[in-house]
Amino acid sequence: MHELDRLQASCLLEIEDCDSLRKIDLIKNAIFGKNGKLSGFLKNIKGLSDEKKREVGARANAVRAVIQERLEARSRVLEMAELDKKLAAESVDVTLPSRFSQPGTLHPLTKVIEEVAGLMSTYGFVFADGPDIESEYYNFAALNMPDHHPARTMHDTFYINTSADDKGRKLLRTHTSPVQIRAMLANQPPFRFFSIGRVFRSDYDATHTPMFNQIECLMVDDNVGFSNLKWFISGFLRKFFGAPNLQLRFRPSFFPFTEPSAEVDLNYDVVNGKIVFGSGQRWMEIGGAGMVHPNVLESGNVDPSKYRGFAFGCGLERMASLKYGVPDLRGYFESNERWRNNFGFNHATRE
Ligand code: FA5
Repeated sequence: MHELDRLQASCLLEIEDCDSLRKIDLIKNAIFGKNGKLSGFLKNIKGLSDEKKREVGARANAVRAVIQERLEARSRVLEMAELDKKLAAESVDVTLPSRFSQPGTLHPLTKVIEEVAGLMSTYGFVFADGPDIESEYYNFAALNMPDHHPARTMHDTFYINTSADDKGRKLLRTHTSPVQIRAMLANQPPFRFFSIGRVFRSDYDATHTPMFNQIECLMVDDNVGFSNLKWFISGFLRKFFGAPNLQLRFRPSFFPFTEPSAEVDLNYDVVNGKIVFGSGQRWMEIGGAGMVHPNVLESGNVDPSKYRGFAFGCGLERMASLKYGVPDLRGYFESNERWRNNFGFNHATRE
């Protein structure tokens, strides 16, 4: 019995002195393990009488319970201490300075849209708008492309799965030209309108994206001719690119809504990785243009015997690419910060 008392006292002391959870496990094993102190003691009572055995056994169980209870209490204290230590080590120092973050900037296309809109107003053009979801009538029929007109297949159109109304099926507009009709119907000539907006076509490669932006302009007056169109486009593009010697090529072309029609290409070269205008052998198609077809004027309630007009439509991503040297249009829509910085669209270039 004395031996049990001593064993209990020495174990409790050991537990009290223990300073880590790992050591608690070792102590547990040293007391209760197969060759532990209590197990060793119990092995030695085999020679005692049955009565003594019962007495010592009962006492040994009481000692086991006391030690176990102390071990658990000490474990809880040590667990709390370890948690406190961990929390202290991981605490956040709110007084530390924050990490450097680069200020945001306007998307290059937003900049181009602002520049183009500013230029248009200096030429006396007023902004007009139309919906991204158009009907077949405004996108095609009113622009001199009746049902089954072969020119409709030139635009790979995304149709919307809704029922048609008196203006036909719904679609994602394939160009900004439907705004011409909407603007003419809402106003009395003479007028000068421009529009800027998203258009959609089932196209995808380095120079074609399924969604892109166009600028459209329309001028209607009683004495407007192709020479006005040429003068305007040349002046507008030279100012936009900041290149007074920019050369343009008006290639005869076909659009159902203009007659005569032209595609407008501009001349550029790449010298030491930089784009220069007005020399070299490279040409980029930038837009379409022409004199507004009399049927289109009629769709807009404008009398073609009194008025004539010119119209011009241009891809803004192509303009931005030439101005900022971006070879692949898809980058504009991938929200990649490294791409943006690579082309110099970072805070340093922000005006
Ligand atoms: C048209 O969309 C006519 N509505 C333009 C027009 C307006 C002609 C008024 C006459 C009068 P076109 O399909 O060629 O035309 O497209 C015009 C320009 O949009 C192209 O020159 C090109 O710069 C740009 N473009 C066309 N498809 C894509 C595309 N998938 N991705 C990026 N830019 C494109």
